[in-house]
Amino acid sequence: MKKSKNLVLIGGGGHCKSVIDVAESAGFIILGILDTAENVGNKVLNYTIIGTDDEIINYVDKALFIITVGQIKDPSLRIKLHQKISSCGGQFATIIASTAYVSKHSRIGEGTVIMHQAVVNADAKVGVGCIINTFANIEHDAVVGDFCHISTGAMVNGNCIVGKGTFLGSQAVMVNGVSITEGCVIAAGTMIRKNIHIKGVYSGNPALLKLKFDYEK
Ligand code: JB2
Repeated sequence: MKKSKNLVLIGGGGHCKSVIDVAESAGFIILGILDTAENVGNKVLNYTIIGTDDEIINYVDKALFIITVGQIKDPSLRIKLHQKISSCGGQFATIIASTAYVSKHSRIGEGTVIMHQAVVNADAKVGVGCIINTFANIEHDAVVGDFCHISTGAMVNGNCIVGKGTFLGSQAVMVNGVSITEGCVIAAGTMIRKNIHIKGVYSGNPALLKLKFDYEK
């Protein structure tokens, strides 16, 4: 079996189910899922939780990895798992759903999943370890930093910049050319009309700062 099409999934919850569907559509072969000890032996759809993260090392030569723990607000667990896999010598898949449109003129980082019906348009750049969720739209020349989650139906319009580790909620809209600094949490349905420079939680139309994060958060 070719390692490049074999996958091990990290995290067996709700997001994992969606990624299974996407990975199957893209022709990957899923060898199994790693989760926490109490879940070993359980099934997620048709796939078994075959071990814990201690097993990562045993699959480095057999498969690529994809982190299927989701990201609501905080990317720290996904970043920690990414570092763990890298330190074991593991490599990451980049997965594009069969129904997504990804321009040949765009760039997608390793460990990123482009979910069903998402669009990544010409000259857009999506970083490492991102979730571009179902129906999200990354328009031309937009830049999405590493470990962002662009949720279902969110709109990142042309020339927008989304800073590293930011969560953009479902159906949030960034108007053309605005930027969001790293580590922000943008609530579902927020309308971002101006650049966001302060790290925190935003919601509303227009987007307003609801909670400022400490610098180190
Ligand atoms: O350190 C870990 C770890 N911590 C939790 N390593 C591994 N390998 N797995 C870990 N997990 C597992 O992630 C939990 O035991 C659980 O099985 C899974 C998280 O599942 P849950 O359904 O709680 O959340 P999710 O992250 O899959 O999905 C959330 O985010 C998505 C983006 C949900 O809110 C979804 O609705 C959302 N679409």
